[in-house]
Amino acid sequence: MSKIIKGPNTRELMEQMVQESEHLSINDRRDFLRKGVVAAAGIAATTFAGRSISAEINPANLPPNEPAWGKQLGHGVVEQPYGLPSTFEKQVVRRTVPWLTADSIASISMTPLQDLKGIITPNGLVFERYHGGVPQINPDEHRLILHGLVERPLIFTMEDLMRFPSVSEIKFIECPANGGMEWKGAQMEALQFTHGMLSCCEWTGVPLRVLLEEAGVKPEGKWILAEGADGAHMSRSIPLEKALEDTLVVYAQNGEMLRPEQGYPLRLLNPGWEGNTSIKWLRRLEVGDQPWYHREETSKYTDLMPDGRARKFTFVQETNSVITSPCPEKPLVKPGFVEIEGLAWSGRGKIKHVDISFDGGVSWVPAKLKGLVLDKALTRFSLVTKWTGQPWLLQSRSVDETGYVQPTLSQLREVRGGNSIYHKNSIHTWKVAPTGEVTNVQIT
Ligand SMILES: Nc1nc2c(c(=O)[nH]1)N[C@H]1C(S)=C(S)[C@@H](COP(=O)(O)O)O[C@H]1N2
Ligand SMILES: [Mo]
Repeated sequence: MSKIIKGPNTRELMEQMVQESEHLSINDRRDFLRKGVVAAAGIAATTFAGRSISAEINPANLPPNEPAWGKQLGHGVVEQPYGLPSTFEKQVVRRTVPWLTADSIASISMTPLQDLKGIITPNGLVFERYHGGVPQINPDEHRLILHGLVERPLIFTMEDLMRFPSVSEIKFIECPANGGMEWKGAQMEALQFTHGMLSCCEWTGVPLRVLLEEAGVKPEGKWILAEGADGAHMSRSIPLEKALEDTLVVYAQNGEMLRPEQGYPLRLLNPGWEGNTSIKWLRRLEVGDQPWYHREETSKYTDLMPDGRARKFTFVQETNSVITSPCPEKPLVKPGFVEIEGLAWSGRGKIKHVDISFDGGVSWVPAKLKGLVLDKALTRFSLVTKWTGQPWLLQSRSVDETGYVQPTLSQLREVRGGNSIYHKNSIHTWKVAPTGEVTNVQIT
């Protein structure tokens, strides 16, 4: 049986992360670290406690009584002109890890995957990643400039863009730092923090190819620089082949205009690629003959390999998967039938197959793919089984349509060494105790 390791180096990793956060004085760092430890320790106890069901139950509302809400009339229409979830669902929110970044303007929050159903992420729960906060952009004043190695440089208004025939596509967005806190050991006792830099929406907009055809790319044109209108003016270089293949310029998300957090009024969407290439608040596209190394955020997004060399671009988010139920936030409550559920995704196409292991990867059972199985979208898998209180080492392993099999942690470490921050797509393990409690462990 494989050896289970529970990150003894949590503190070491946190210290390292705090040291990496620039612009902090030594005292600030110590303070951060202290808060970090408290925050991490308090996660299971406070943040995820959810509502305490038994404390709130009033027997007068249970059968055979008529509950209070049936004895009166409720509120009328447009009490809430833009609807909100039930107040009983207030624990279903985005969360951040306070010690991860120095401030909230250049930071990240995570999607509560543990609470979601199906494959679509509701707009209010899509994880947020900002390098300079959220700009408030008046769409009537927003312009998209398309220039560089083109025959006809163009400036589009939002109205211009929305006159093009639109397409709507369901695609995931994942930050390549998803799971990054787990490279050096199992650290985060929550699915939201191990995998929550991930969302999947139906995006509506125009294929970038169509705009490039309008402008007429010159034969020397090989790369595109996409730039945001936020204070960070975040930019990334994107190869022309991707732009011509499936890049979208989108203005809507799950049926409504983009949320400010997601780039209102316009963002780029590079399906299956590192989230950072999907530039939000998109204001400029420049066609060039090579990447813009000098102004790139790429220095941040390189992958340092064991031989000391760094991968400049690692665009694709390879196949990954995780069990979402049970998970630390959703323990098993009683013996009997349980539906093991999870999400699988691949930046290279559709999910072909998912297996589940109950014994830490010694043996595998095929799961069923549930609902829609779409290209570069989250795919839900399920397996109904019986739990009689036996301990489990639960894992899921996805295979995409290219035949790529999600690697084990040791397989991934063999290739990537110990320097990595990004692209951790290895098989994840939840340890289920006889009490039903679920903890995050790693297996060597
Ligand atoms: N203009 C701009 N675009 C941006 C960013 C940013 O800070 N500014 N963050 C990027 C990163 S790192 C990621 S992972 C995705 C996250 O998209 P989301 O915030 O809609 O989840 O947006 C990308 N686009
Ligand atoms: Mo990101």
